[in-house]
Amino acid sequence: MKTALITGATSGIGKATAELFAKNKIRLILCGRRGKRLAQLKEFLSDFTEVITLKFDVSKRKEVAEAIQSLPENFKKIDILINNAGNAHGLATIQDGEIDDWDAMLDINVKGLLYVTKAIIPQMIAQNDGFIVNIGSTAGKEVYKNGNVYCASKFAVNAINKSMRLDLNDYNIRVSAIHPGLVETEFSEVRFKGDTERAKNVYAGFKPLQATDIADIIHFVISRPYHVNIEDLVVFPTAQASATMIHKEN
Ligand code: NDP
Ligand code: 8X3
Repeated sequence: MKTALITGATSGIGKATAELFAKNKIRLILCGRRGKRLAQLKEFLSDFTEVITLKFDVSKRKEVAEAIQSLPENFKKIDILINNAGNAHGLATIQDGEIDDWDAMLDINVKGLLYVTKAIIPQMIAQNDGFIVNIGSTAGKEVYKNGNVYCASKFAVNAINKSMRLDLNDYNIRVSAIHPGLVETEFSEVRFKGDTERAKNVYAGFKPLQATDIADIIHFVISRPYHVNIEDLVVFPTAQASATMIHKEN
């Protein structure tokens, strides 16, 4: 039975992936900062598979290292790492953007992904096997106005994903990135700092992707035969043709 560690499992894409993996009998290490949600998820998913939770902030280097070190012996062998935790803070021009928001996005989306990966890679190298799925974004392929630092963080994920594949090529470790367009999750609520009306409006007038759509794709990617590695996968809702071109019904 495989074991997967999923960051950002308390909501959206990570939560949907945890639910799908559990139903496919993958053992789970679920991560996030919101302990209550982790506990609820563990209770629900334990009917399907073995689950443990780790509460830590991916952007805090020491917390990440201590959390991974604290894994019980029977959960130390991680087969699949889903680097999903991330978010956007604000949507503003470079001249108006908040430096605290920039720090948060770079610390979480880029450095957080690196800290978690760094903590898990030694064991994957030792077992000469592993799978790392990095959740990027179409914002990491194409910039849009006001997206500046969020886009930069996802361009970095795209570059790190490609570099990881080169560096880990000798160790039978598969590395894949999935880059979604607009997915209806808590993402926009976080970006707009709790302004639910503004967040809802992002997904109004068209059918956005759902977290379960991305979970299905992640599961497809990790369940290919060993010799198959889907390197880079971009997925838009049908109504979205580019970062900013969205066909909306009035
Ligand atoms: P959600 O806001 O629904 O989920 C984000 C998850 O990340 C939560 O579980 C949250 O958990 C976790 N997280 C955020 N910050 C931290 C942190 N500092 N430390 C640990 N965990 C953290 O958004 P999505 O599901 O949409 O986002 C998941 C990923 O998908 C992100 O990387 C996002 O950039 C990417 N993405 C999203 C798209 C979208 O349109 N929604 C499109 C393309 C990519 P907690 O708060 O409990 O820590
Ligand atoms: C999230 C998608 O278009 O809001 O990565 O940047 S977008």
